[in-house]
Amino acid sequence: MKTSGASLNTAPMTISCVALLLAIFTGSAHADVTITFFDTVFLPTATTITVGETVTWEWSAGDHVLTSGVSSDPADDPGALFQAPISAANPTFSYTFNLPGTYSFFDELHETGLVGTIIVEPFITVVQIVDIAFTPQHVNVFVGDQVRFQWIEGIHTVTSGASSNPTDNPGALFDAPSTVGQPVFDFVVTESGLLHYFCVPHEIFAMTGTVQVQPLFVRGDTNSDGTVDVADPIALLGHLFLMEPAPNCLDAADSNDSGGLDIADAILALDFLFGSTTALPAPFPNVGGDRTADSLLCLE
Ligand SMILES: [Ca+2]
Ligand SMILES: [Ca+2]
Ligand SMILES: [Cu+2]
Repeated sequence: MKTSGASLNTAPMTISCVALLLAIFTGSAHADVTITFFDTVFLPTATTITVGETVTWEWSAGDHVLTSGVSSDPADDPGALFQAPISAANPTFSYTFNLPGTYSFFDELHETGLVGTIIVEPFITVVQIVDIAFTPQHVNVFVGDQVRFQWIEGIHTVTSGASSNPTDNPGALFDAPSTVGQPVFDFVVTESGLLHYFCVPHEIFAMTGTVQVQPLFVRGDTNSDGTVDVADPIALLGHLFLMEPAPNCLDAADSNDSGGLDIADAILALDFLFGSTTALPAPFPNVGGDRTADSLLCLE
């Protein structure tokens, strides 16, 4: 999450009690930005957040139907992302934005032409270019994230490919100078996989780096088929107790976002499917990434 502020709970947890686990996650919802519905307006009408952050709409007066889109014209696909009453009886609604972009919403009950805008900026991971090294040399990001190569000293390039050998396709994705005059190079990753890059002048000193681009995932979707159902806790239990292969996307299998896989993840998924748990941690229910600092990787 954003380095500055509120984020998901990253504290390591040793869970011996399922009730405690469920209690923790009942209270884990967080609001990064709040938009208040007054009688005829909502404020702020324009706001900017970072991928993975949550917007909460809060009732103040009147009855409203918060609806994604710009109008109730079917051509605008109203409610495609979310639609919820905002009233005294339903005073809040939250939505976590997991993909960069510009999003709109309006009040379908009082369509005044007032349209709210939420700009969702990509999550940025910084790689410093200092001495003859990319620091850190390896970073893990998610599809849609932005990698910022920040010049500190020297004369370098940031060139995609494992080496200048033509078989490595050097520069196919990017080939940017990194100098005092051009100190910042931003690259938005759009495809999952392991991305190699190097510095042309310092290749002989092994000045190289890698970016592991992880696919977006749904929390709880252990078998990566796009939905959370009973096959997911079964797959996790098979891995934990029957020596079946590990899931490709460990973040998805980590149902409780504790940073590790154990039986509590299967129990939480089962309680979500058949018990009283109503939601899994972000990015659930949508696809998204996980920027909490854990060591789990999500691979294809
Ligand atoms: Ca699944
Ligand atoms: Ca876990
Ligand atoms: Cu260099």
